[in-house]
Amino acid sequence: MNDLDPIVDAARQAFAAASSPADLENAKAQFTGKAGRITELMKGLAALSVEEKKSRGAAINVAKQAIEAALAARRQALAEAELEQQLHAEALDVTLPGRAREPGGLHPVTLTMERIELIFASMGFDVADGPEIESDWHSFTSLNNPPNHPARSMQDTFYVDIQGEDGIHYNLRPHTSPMQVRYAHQHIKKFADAVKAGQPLPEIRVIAPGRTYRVDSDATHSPMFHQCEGLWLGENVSFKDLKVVFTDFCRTFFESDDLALRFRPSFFPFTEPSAEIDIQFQSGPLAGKWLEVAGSGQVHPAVVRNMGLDPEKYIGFAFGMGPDRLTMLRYGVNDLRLFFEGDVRFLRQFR
Ligand code: 2U9
Repeated sequence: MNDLDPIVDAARQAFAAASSPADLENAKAQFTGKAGRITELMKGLAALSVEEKKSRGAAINVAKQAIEAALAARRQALAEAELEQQLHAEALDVTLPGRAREPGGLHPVTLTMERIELIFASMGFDVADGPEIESDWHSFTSLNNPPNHPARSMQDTFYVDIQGEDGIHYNLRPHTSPMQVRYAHQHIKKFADAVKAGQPLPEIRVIAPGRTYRVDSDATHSPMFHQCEGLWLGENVSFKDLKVVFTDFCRTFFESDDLALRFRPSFFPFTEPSAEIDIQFQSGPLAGKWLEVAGSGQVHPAVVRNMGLDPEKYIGFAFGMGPDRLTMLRYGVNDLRLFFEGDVRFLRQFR
């Protein structure tokens, strides 16, 4: 035992007590730092004789080395503890089951739209596309909807807060009919050329599926909804053709030949005469009830003229239906709002 051993012991205890690298460095400063106890002893050597310096200096060095060894050991122990803690905190449980990515699917209304397009395409109908923000003329005037017609009122139609050239008012289309008017205008040259060449008149046979907008919201109405309208104009297209086409469509769409159709007189400004179309299933959960699925009629001559065609030459029919409602009927859904809430628990059932 010499006077240096207690210092080494004190250093060991101080290092053991340090619980963090910062604490350890502070403890080290008390022994081997600038004003540390070992450093002070070294400074004291100056006052000794050469002989004494040698032996005392060697003893202090032994103590210093012991302290440094203790410091290094404690540094390593603290580093290992820290690593251990980090590994523990970041531990992965490799036995947990993985998170599977489920395949996506088409929205039920999209499935219905595709189905409608496929069925009408098989009957020779083209598919029209057009803007959802429409002019007043395309949405109303061209379709024989006079300026004071209630469908134009703020309660029914969303107006867009922009005014175009020539003071045109814009609206979110309340039906897809403007697309058929646009379709006729896009193909007008074909009709004029046929007349000039004395060829048989080309027909218009087109459906117009898409999003439509009206100020309406409850279990069976959504402010954004879907429509699919159809139009067949030619030299000799009659109500009889409407009945054949729509009956065929319903039987294919609902996959049932056991389906009755009823054409009930009605009124629309763009058709004359007009009829609501009801269907009746003979079996299944909806059997016996008459269900309204579409409106229809012979296209009004004024509308034919607004399409750029001669109503003395062109005659035919139009119909309009709601794919949202058709989807509800097909899958037995009783609240339309479910389609537009984006809840995957509902939507994944149609995948
Ligand atoms: C042009 C000329 C006439 C389309 C038609 C209906 C009757 C009809 C409703 C059905 C359910 C809208 O979604 S719904 O509420 N539609 O009753 N639609 S005839 O008539 C046209 C279309 C375009 C050029």
